[in-house]
Amino acid sequence: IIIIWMLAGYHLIIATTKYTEDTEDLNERISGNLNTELSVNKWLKQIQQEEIKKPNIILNQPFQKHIIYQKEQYGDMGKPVELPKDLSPEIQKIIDDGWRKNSFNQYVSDLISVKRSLPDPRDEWCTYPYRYNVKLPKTSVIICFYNEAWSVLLRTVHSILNRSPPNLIHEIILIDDFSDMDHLKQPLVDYWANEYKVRIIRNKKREGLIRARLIGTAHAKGEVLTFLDSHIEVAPGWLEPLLDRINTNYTTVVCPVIDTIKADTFEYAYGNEVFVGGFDWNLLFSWHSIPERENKNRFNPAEPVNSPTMAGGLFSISKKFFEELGTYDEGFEVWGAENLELSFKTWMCGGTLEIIPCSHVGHVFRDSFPYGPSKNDSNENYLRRNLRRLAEVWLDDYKKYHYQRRGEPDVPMGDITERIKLRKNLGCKSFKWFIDNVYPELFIPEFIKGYGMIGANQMCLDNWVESNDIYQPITLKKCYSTSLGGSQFWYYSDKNEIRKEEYCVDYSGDENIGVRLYPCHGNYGTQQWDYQQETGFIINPLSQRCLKVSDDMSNLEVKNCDSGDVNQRWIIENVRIG
Ligand code: LR7
Ligand code: MN
Repeated sequence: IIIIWMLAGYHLIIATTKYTEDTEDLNERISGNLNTELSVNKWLKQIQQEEIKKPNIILNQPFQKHIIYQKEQYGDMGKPVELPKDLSPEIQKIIDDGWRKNSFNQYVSDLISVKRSLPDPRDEWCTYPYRYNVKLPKTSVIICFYNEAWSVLLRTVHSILNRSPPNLIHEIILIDDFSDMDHLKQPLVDYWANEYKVRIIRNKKREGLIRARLIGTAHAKGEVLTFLDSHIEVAPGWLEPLLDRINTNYTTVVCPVIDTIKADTFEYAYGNEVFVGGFDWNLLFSWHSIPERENKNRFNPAEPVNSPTMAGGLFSISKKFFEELGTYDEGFEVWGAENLELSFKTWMCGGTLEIIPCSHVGHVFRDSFPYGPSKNDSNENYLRRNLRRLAEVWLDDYKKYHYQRRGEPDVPMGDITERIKLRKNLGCKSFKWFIDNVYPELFIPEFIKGYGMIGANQMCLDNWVESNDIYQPITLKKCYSTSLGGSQFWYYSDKNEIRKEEYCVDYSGDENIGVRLYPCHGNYGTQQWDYQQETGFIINPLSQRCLKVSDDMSNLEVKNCDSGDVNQRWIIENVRIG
């Protein structure tokens, strides 16, 4: 007996088909006249001969079908799905297409139940009786999506419905940001037709995620707004600790811990350390360990922790407070800057931003954007424009550090008078207040001696500082032809450090460790580099030797100073040594 869920008609059809060992044939008969892209393939047959007894067929895609065997539920308890290496060319093509369309492994996601289980990530502290108020406000969940994969979007919504107390979910609003994929049209409406809490709103043109969220907000009736991306899974117990904080104080904005759903295997991976949000002068979000000043006020690691900024996609806020703060800048296009805008505003205009370690939500992290911008504008340009609006309205005099880092403000940013007025009317505090009180760890390039590219013999230091790693190798790449490139941007500090954010170029003298990035300690020694403009030497006084690009041009070394060696003749793009 094969049970087929007909998505389009949402009735259950029980078909009685005599099962044969030939799954290829079986698949064909089930697919009928539907255009089946997927067929049950060889590897599945091989590794699951045993399980092929009573396949339970679930249509995970309106136009595709998958056979999910009762015995093995792919990805249950958040486990990874590893595909075998020797796949047939047909299957490989489907997998490649899935990657191309989504920047994640859609094929793997389609194999996993849209209602899969996850382990419970919570500390015992979180489930202590009466931890949360018995009466909590209801939330509207707002999810905007643009061309999201079917199984990924469904799993997002199912995880919310299955893992939230029903009385706390007022509604789930899905805002379709003018997608063109067919499965997001009528099939999506049909799929949720019996779930009255799920509402679908269609944008008539591409608005970008920021205005799409505002459209969702306008429709929302819940006391609290919870924003989520369209490729997430909420973990057990995620909602109550968020709502509880807002219930205690409506000006508290709260974010769950963001776990990683891996783009290749869809493994749900918990991190065991909680990080807080920061940013650099690119005005891009970054993660940081919880600072000591913060930790000493907390008794248990599961207690809420203040965070200077939020990543942007996953958070709850009281609708009243969001509106008081003037929601988001409607002039932001497509993607980016709204996360820092809301973070700065929250702190500067009377609220608090917290990360709630008891609340976990997984997010599919992608390496690249699967979508382009809304207009015929480069991806980089709309972000620069958004960041300029952010800097001009909220950064006061500190905006000069942003421009120093990103280059002169040459992108038009539109009219910002309304946003400036808003800040004034709200009587918000200064950006200096924010840095001094909320983010004192931020490096302020006030007394630096130089900035920009640092290179010798056309090879430049080139790194993005990755979070969560104390030791980081330093990469060398050909210097960008244009100035002020992101990953090749360094500061030459007043302490003669070569630094990027809180990391400094460091040489302990140990040849095995070599030259690397290490958190700045501010005590000279291993992180002191005296630049001599005439010779181009960068001398480490501790070892009395010179920084050098290795002869094979592959990495950095510290060697005896040699004025005949072009690989020791450094140029710092903008430098003033007095
Ligand atoms: O034009 C668009 N229209 C949309 O509706 C572009 C995107 N979207 C949707 C999209 O389908 C998705 O559901 O908007 C949502 C967010 O877009 P993503 O997933 O491409 O963004 P991201 O996860 O790469 O980026 C993070 O930063 C963004 C800055 O604008 C948003 O704030 C995202 O919500 C945010 N995501 C997170 O914070 C999740 C955790 C990532 C980290 C760290
Ligand atoms: Mn996302």
